[in-house]
Amino acid sequence: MKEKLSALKDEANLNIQKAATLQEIDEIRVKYLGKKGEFTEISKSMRNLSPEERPLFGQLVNETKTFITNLIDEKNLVLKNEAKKEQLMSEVLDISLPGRDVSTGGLHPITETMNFLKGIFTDMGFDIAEGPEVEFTSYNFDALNIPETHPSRDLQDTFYMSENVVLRTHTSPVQARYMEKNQPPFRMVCPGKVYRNDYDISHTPMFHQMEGLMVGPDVSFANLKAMLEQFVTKVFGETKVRFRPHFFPFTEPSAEMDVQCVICKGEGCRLCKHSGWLEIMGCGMVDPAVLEAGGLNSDEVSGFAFGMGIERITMLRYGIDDLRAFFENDVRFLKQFK
Ligand code: 2NL
Repeated sequence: MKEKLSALKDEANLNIQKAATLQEIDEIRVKYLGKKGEFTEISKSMRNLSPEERPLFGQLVNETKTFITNLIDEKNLVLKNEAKKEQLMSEVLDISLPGRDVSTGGLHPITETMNFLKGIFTDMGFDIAEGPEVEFTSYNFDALNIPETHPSRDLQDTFYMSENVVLRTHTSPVQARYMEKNQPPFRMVCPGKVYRNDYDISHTPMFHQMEGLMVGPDVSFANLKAMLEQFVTKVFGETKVRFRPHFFPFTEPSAEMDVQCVICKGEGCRLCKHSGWLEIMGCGMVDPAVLEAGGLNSDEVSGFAFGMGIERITMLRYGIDDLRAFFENDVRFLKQFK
């Protein structure tokens, strides 16, 4: 019995030494210490010993069992530590690696220009107003003194939703609505999207406008000139301007305002078609019929109005020579305006 126990101890010791994985050491634990293991067998066979022999042998069995248990526990710890170390090594992070770039968006150049122009006008005391893009013909045409027979009412130029509803062809209806709701004196601008049935290299069916209106007891053409010259200076810097007579149904007299060419400074180049001047906006004194349509008394108040295309101003500010760039949404183009 003693020899058998000694052999078992040596065998277990050897097996524990050889064990290379946690699973192997667990199998060894079951083999020797488990319910149906070697030590259970030995304990059972102790029944065959004499009562005198039993305590001494029992003590020896216990010592051996403790010895093997300790060996297994030790080896278990060693293997566990090794496994942990391996895991840590495999999951190691290189914190010196540079992070991934997070790309941020930016405002579209049209939006950016719109914000810039709005800021100039609010600094000059103007209110900002908005209105619907789907509009009644009464606000889009009638209130603006545009007769039933005017060519701009043509199906060919205007998107009709029904006989009396259109996609607004200018932001003027916002001003017509504003006159109904506000008492002079006031000054306001209305930026926004407008729609015309036109599509070629220099026209898109949707584009952006900003119109302005100032009404009061003695608003004059001199006021118009002063305001617009100040505005243009803030947009393009110190520059010469000129007013050319023009016609709009909603203003009388009407004019177009030019600035000296931003490229050639008046020398003449391709951009200004060798005239030295760039057309920047239309303007004029509000026609009395338009004031009356807005519910104002044209004997008591007068006003000036103006309108400009945002795309054109943006192109001049940034030197963009192709309108289509605004609508293609090519990120290489848009990224330049961040
Ligand atoms: C242009 C010309 C203009 C107006 C717009 C206007 C509005 C009211 C009354 C009178 Cl409610 N006028 N707007 C006046 C003159 C010119 O725009 O070339 N726009 C791109």
